[in-house]
Amino acid sequence: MNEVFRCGFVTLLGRPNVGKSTLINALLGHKLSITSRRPQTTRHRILGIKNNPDNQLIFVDTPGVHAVHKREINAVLNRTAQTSIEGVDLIALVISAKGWTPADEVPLKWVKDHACPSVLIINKIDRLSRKSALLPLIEESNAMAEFANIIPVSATRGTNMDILEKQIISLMPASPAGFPPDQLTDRSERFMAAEYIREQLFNQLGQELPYSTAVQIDSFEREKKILRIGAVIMVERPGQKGIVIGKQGERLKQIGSQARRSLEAYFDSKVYLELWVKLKQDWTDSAQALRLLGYIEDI
Ligand SMILES: Nc1nc2c(ncn2[C@@H]2O[C@H](COP(=O)(O)OP(=O)(O)OP(=O)(O)O)[C@@H](O)[C@H]2O)c(=O)[nH]1
Ligand SMILES: [Mg+2]
Repeated sequence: MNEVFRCGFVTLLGRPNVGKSTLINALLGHKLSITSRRPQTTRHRILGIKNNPDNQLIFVDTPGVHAVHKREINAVLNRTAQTSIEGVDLIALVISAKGWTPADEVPLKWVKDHACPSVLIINKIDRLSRKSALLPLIEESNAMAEFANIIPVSATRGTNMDILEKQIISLMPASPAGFPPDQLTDRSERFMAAEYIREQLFNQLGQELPYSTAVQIDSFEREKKILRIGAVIMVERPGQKGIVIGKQGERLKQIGSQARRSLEAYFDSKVYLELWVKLKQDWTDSAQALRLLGYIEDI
């Protein structure tokens, strides 16, 4: 054991879909944040806390940063990401191994405008057919900003994750733990339950529909060995209700049974889940509705 205990906040920042949430789960060694193949899955700042014998790493997951603001929710997600780099000890900018894209420019600018130390994580290296493509990308990245280090990884395969963790630890300040050692996140059980239901909406609904949905937990009760959860899936246009429910309720049933599985794994308990679908007209474009649904937070 080292004599000094280290503890710090590490924000993962980047354009949508580069694998920030997958990386945090891989660093934590268990699933916390929801992930999907679609961009803009994460909508909140979520802390994932990793307790090691001589350090505590507090990872901050953020919504993917994007340049186009079609609806109010897009602006809100960007603001959440931007405030998540304030006052942290390290910013980990995440890009894809396929290379820099114009969409990486906004998060890169935020990193450059901040005095905070940063590292660059080049994720999804398993997607590269020629590993030799990495060297020129690292060289190009070196000229982009003053990164303390550039680490190529694969979050899904677990490649170089140990190197990444060591590098992060070395950049953490000497400090006592910020959270009790048994705390894994700053988020409530109700919040996490809503997230795991939302994950299924992203996985099981096609086209633009996931972006029109939100989840609210109505009831959350422990009853002996069963966790009873009642939740409402919010849609923003009348026609969407029927699509989420599906023919004879089949789609909603599928969403419910997959979500229940994730919830049972997260809560390590048998779960009874009841879902309803409700219309909340144009909620993605209303600051008031976004506040009510918990997307605008004063942090
Ligand atoms: N091949 C490959 N896929 C990956 C890797 N890491 C993440 N992915 C996939 O990339 C997709 C997006 O991952 P997320 O973790 O949801 O991405 P994100 O950056 O959090 O996205 P937003 O929350 O939308 O900003 C998912 O389908 C992941 O399985 C990786 O190392 N290799
Ligand atoms: Mg995410």
